[in-house]
Amino acid sequence: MDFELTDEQMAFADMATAFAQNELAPFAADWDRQQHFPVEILRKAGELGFCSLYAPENTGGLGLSRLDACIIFERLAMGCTSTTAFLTIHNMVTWMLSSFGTDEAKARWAEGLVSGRLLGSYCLTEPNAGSDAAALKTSARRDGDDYVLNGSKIFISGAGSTQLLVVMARTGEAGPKGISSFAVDAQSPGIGYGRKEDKMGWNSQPTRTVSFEEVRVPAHALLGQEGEGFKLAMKGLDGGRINIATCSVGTAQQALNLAQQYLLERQQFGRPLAEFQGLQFRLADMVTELVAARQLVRLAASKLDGAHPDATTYCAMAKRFATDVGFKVCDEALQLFGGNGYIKEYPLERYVRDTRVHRILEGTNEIMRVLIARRALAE
Ligand code: FAD
Ligand code: 2MC
Repeated sequence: MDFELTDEQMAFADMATAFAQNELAPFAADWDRQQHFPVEILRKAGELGFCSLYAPENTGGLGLSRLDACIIFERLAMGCTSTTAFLTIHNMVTWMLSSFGTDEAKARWAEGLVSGRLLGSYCLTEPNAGSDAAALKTSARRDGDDYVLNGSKIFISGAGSTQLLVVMARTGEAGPKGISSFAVDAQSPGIGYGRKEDKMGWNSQPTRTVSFEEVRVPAHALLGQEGEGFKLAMKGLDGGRINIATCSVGTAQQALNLAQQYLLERQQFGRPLAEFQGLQFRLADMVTELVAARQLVRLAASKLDGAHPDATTYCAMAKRFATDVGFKVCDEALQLFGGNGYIKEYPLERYVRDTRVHRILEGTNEIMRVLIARRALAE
């Protein structure tokens, strides 16, 4: 087993680092403060292939492995956590459309999503169906050549500024087997958007409720088969979870880099902070745990690439572990900065705010434990 990156992976990583340093990092604090969604930068990301990293090549995607995508997202997250996190959701939507869409749906959406000209949102969560996603109530009633959608979604990333909504809705019985997925034009008559949520972090992307009132979508908007929608949604999230985990790893690495530098430069009691062994030990634990988190994410990604039967469990383990470690490392780095860590002139407090939500969304870390324990007890 080779744990080193290949030359090609190093080249992708370098390209992502250059993008993060030139196009993301200089603006991230302003986007956060002004709650600005940088669609123009996402388009530039699309020009480099970052909007379709693992979407198949036959729809214009780069067709990279999940492992390659992780390496790239990690470097991008070092520049802006929140914008990269949105990019990962967009990649998940692009992959779902490209993998399970009808020819008509692909013709309508694929090129735009791949290039970043059009953006996508993933709509699963409802006011009364969060962790228990299979309890969702939004309905899709067949009517001639159309489906008619009614219901509402909550906490939808990008909503109001995206053009495509991948919507999970009920076409049949209660539970997971009655759910189907649809590629819905975000401007369809009958779709309404709530106010932009005022959030703790993830401020460079909007989050809104989306309501559907007698929204007509053509039958060819169906992804896969009727009743397959929950499985497709979960397949999307297997990849989504390692992507979010990787955003935590990248942000934590950036926090760690800054903390290392700070310890060497900042003097107290007549010597650099780096000379206090208590702080050295803290730094040693941060480095060790971050390496472990990164390796688990990459292991999960390679399980997904290899269609390993336990890939879902590994993705859940990686998401649980790396988002907890990533948050902890950012918080420890903030502590090492002392009062400066709490001041917005430095990025540490933003890193803490942005990585906090990774322990909640794309399945809470409690739900990740539910998945892991189910598998562990089934053995
Ligand atoms: P609940 O399900 O009500 O959970 C409340 C608490 O109970 C949690 O701590 C949870 O872990 C715990 N809990 C629940 N059930 C169990 C159990 N069986 N065992 C142990 N503990 C349990 N959703 C989308 O579909 N698309 C998006 O783009 C999207 N973006 C988001 C962006 C942001 C900023 C946020 C905050 C959320 C987003 N979400 C999105 C929704 C997110 O996925 C949900 O918030 C998350 O899945 C949890 O659902 P909930 O909020 O309803 O919490
Ligand atoms: N791949 C393929 N199929 C899957 C699958 C996966 N990863 N996960 C489940 N399935 C299948 C499963 O095999 C079963 O089919 P069958 O009966 O034919 O075997 C079916 O789907 C139902 O699965 P479960 O029996 O596991 O369903 P259950 O209702 O028990 O719940 C649970 C599963 C709790 C894990 C799921 O509801 C869940 O993941 N909840 C968290 C919700 C979540 O992650 N939301 C994130 C929203 S998106 C977001 O936050 C963003 C920021 C974008």
